[in-house]
Amino acid sequence: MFKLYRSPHFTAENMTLRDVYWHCVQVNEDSDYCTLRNLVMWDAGEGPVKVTSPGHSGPYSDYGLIEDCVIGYTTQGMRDVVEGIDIVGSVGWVIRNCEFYNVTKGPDPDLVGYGFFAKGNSQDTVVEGCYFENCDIPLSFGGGGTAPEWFRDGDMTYEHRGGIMRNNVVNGTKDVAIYMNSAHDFKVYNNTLWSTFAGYDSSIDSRFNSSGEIANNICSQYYHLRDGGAATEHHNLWHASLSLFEDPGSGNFHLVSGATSAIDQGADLTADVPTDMDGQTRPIGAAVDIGADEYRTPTFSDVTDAHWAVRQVEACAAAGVVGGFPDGTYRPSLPVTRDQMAVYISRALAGGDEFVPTGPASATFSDVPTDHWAFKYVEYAAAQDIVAGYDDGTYRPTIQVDRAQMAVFIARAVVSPTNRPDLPGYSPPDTPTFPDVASDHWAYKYIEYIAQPSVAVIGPTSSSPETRWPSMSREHLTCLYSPPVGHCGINLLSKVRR
Ligand SMILES: [Ca+2]
Ligand SMILES: [Ca+2]
Repeated sequence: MFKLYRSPHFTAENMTLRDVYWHCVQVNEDSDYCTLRNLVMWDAGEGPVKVTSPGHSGPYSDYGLIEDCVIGYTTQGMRDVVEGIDIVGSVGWVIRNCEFYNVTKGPDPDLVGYGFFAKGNSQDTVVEGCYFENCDIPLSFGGGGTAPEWFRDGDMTYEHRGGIMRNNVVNGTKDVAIYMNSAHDFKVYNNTLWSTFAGYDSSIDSRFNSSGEIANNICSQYYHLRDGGAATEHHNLWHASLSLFEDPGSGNFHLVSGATSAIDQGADLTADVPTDMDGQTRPIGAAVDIGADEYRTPTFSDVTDAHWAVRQVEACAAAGVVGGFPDGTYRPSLPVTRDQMAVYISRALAGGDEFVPTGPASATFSDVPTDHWAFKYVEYAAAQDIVAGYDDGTYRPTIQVDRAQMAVFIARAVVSPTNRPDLPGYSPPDTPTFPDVASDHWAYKYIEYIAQPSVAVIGPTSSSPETRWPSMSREHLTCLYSPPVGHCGINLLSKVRR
C-alpha cells in the first residue's frame, strides 16, 4: 500500500491498512527515518511491514520507528510468507508499544510465522513494550536465516548484532517465544514470556553463533542453548506460575501484589531498562521487579495499572480533582451526576479543593440549599459561569451528566474568563464534525469548540462523542482533565484558570 524508494523521513499514522496482496508498508532502499505510528495493519498477504535494501551494496533504510501499531491476522496468515514485521540488513530500528495477533501459519508445527524479526546483518534493533498473542515465534533476531545476497555489506558473520528486547509480553506461541539465530551480543531483559508449545520446553533459544545476556525475565518454560549458541542468564523465573498475574486469560500480565517471587527480585538493569511496560520508571519499591511489569501499589484498588484510564485517574487524583471512596476504591464506571461535576470543575478551576470558596449566604438554586453537600462547589461553578440552572430555578444535582452537557462545561472552563459563557468570537463550522451532532443541536457550538485540535482530543473525528460515551462516568471524566494518552484526554488541568 505504501512502497518507499529513496524516500527518507516518511511518516504514516492514524490509518487502517488491510487486505493488501503483499505488504501494507514496504521500505526499500535508502529510506531512513521512516515512522509508522498508530496504524492497524491487518490481513496482509505477506508481512505487513517489510524493510529491505538491495543486498550487499545498499543504500539501506535505517533508524525507522514503528510504534502504537496493531498488526496481525483474523485467524492466520494465508500465504507462504507470514510475518508481522520483517527487517533485513537495517540498523537502528525501534519497535515500540505495538500489538501482534495471530501471526501464525496454523497448527502444522513445521510451518512457522514470526511476529517480528530482524536479520541479514541488521544491527541494534530495539523491541520494547510490545504484546504478542498467538504468534508462532513472536520475537527473533536472525529469524529463519538470510540468503547470502541479502546480507548488509555482504558481511555474513552474524544475522544480527547488538539490540535489546525489553518489557515485551508474549501470550501463547507455537514454538519458542524468543529465537536468537546467529545473533551477536543480544540483550533479553525484563520480558514476560508465556510460551505454550507443549512439544518443546523452551521460552528462549540461543542458537548457532549467538551470544548475549538473558536477565529479569518471567518465563513459562526454560531456555536452551543449541548448536553452539551461548548466553549468560541470571535473575530469571523459569517455569513460572500464572498466579503471578492479574488476569492472564484476557492478556493482562500485570503482577499481583502477592507475586513475591518477582516483585523487587530483579537485577538492577535500569541503565538498559529505565521503565516498565506501563512507562513507569523502574524501580518502584525496594528494587527492580522481574518481568515486563514493575508492580505499583495502586492509589485505588480498582484502578490498577491494567486499567485503560489509570494514568488519567492518577493524574487527577494527584491534582486533587478526584478522590476515592472510604473503602479505597475509585469505582471508575460509576456515572457522574451534576453535583459531582460541579465538584470536579470547581476543584480544577480553583486549583485544589482547599481553594474553593465557601459560597454565598443564600443559595442560588432551590434544590441546592446551603447545607447541601455540594453547595460550595455548585455555587462556585455557577459564579464562574460554568454551570447554569434550569428555568424553574433548580440545578437538578442528581441528574447524570451526558456528553453534550459535559462539552458545555468544558468549553466554558477552557475559554478565557472574558469570553464566557457563550463563546463570543468563536464560530462553529458550517459542516458538523460528528454525524449525530447536527448544527441545530442545542450544544453544537460547544461540542465543536472542544473538538478543535487546538483545544481538545476527544477521539477519532469519524466517530461521535455522544455515541461513544452516552453518559459520563468517573473514568471518562478523568480523561478530560489529564494529559492526552493516545486519543484520550484534553488536559483540562493545564487549561483551566487557576
Ligand atoms: Ca519493584
Ligand atoms: Ca507497572
